Amino acid sequence: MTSSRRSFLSSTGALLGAALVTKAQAAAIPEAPSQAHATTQPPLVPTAGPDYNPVVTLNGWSLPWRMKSGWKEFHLVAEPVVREIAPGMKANLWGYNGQSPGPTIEVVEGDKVRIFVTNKLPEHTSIHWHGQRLPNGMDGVTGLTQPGIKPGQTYVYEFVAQRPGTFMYHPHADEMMQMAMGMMGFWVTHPKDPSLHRVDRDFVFLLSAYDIDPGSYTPKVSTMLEFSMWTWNSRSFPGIDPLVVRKGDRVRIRVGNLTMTNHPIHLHGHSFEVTGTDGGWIPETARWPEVTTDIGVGQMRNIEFDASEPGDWAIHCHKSHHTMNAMGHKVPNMVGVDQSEVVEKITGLIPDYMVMGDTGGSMGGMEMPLPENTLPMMTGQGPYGGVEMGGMFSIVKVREGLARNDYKDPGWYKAPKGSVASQWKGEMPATKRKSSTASPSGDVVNVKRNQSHQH
Ligand SMILES: [Cu+2]
Repeated sequence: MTSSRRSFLSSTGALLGAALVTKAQAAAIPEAPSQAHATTQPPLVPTAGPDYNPVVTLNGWSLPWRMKSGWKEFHLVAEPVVREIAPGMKANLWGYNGQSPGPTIEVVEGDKVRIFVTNKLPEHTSIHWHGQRLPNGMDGVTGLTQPGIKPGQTYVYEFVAQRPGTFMYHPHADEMMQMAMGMMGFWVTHPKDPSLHRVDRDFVFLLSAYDIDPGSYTPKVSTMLEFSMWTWNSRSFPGIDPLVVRKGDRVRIRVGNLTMTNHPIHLHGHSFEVTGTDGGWIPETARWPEVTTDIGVGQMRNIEFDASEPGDWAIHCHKSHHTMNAMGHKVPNMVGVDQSEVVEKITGLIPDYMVMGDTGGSMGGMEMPLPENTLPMMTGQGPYGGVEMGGMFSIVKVREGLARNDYKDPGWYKAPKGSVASQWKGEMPATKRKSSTASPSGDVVNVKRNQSHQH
């Protein structure tokens, strides 16, 4: 049965679209492994076929495959999943093989790839292989290049992984709904020659955003801009694992953006170069140094750097609202406003009332009772106190002498004595001011009217 189908495919392969798998053929489908844990799994070292340096999927994993008559076979199952966004918050999402995002698919340039896709969702779906060169009928656009995969059906996609590089997969069916629910996954095609584009550590993650009201579990899928959870691989800080690297390593981080807005990704302590996009590798002569690179909607970027500086280096989206978790946007800025009288009056009515902005406290310092199943806006404890971050934030932990495959969290960086910013306890020069009520330009500001003030 399978062989007759294959010979049919090989003769008309370019013309034939994604095909519905019949019941008889289904017996030949590889198992679909599932992964429920949100912790970063060790890289999936290839045990057969050409050698390559496997990637590390942040808070995720790579999908095992089997070889069958020269084809690398994968089995993806589209299904509802429960994803822990960070400790204290779970979300009802849709994903693949137990998680959102789905597992990373790793193949080698020139591989003949066959992917079975089983739909266990309550509506039809399809998978588009973003960035790939493939026969038009394998492109996964429901209605345009194939019928939707109905609930309960399994389709098969077949194509040759022609170009090495950085790609992703996602539905092209009821897209707003299915991507807002977390359906996406990473795809890496390794170069045939493993010495090309070689790095020591290669991390991958997808940017996604969810609008989940505090106390609820399911994203609102019609939201366009006001998302409450900004995530890397459907995790928010402090739920995002650190990127552990050895000092001296050449490091690549590949990022794809499936949110509705751009994300300027910023790395501390090092400069990097953008070495590739989902369109291909950038020639060395066309690269320039950066510490932030903007990743537009639907774009992917590879950044590379030499991890020369030991330490705990922040890596984050530079939009400050994206390094926060569930937040209200109608908070007035009370910096500089004397709220003492107001507070006294309000505390009489609401004993737990607290002031923001003018009491020396910050948003990150707030310890308010939270509704069930949500995350504080800014959180995370570091060795020196609250980190006051959330959302799209993690830490590149550069350490000396790690083993080649050691990705375990090494704990906080122990800075050499005398190398940490500290409070100045010596003498301070006297501050010279014209008058306490005058700005440097001489304009009078913030004046309390009194009898001596004449107009
Ligand atoms: Cu952002």
